[in-house]
Amino acid sequence: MTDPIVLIVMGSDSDLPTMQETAQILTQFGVPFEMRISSAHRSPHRTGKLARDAAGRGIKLIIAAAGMAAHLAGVVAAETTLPVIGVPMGGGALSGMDALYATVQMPGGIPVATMAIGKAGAKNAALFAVQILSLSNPQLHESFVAYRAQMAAEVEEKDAVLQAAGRL
Ligand code: RP5
Repeated sequence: MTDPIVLIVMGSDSDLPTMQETAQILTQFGVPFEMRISSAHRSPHRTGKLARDAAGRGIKLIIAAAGMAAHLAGVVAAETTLPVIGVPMGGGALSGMDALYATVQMPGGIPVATMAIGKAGAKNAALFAVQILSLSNPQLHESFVAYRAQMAAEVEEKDAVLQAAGRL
């Protein structure tokens, strides 16, 4: 089995259905990853260790997903020099706005690249990871360019269907 180069950490197993989006895209691009559950608040010491040990075992970047007062990505970023991508989870009383602000509003000095709330953010976290890894991996870059071209082709196809239906 190939060693993981991306670590996905989430605050709870309740985040897993959303973070499957990330896993699916990384799998599609053939990027080896590891998924862990660790909480900034409920298991702070374990979370710190996970972040501190990551670089030493070959992880290149970390994707951290949490909801509510989502301090996970920030805490992880504070404990590593690896780039950290944050994904705020939706749901809860504030529909993910709490998690968005908690993840994105980092103090100067400790950045977290924050994605959109929920599934779109989970998907984009994987794509952003692929873009970063592509900088030193020409084959991965080629796959990413092909992915973009496929997306554009799909939009054209949808428009062609719309035109054929005579709706415009
Ligand atoms: C956060 O609190 C987790 O990331 C999750 O999004 C949220 C709720 O967790 P559970 O109560 O569902 O375990 O720490």
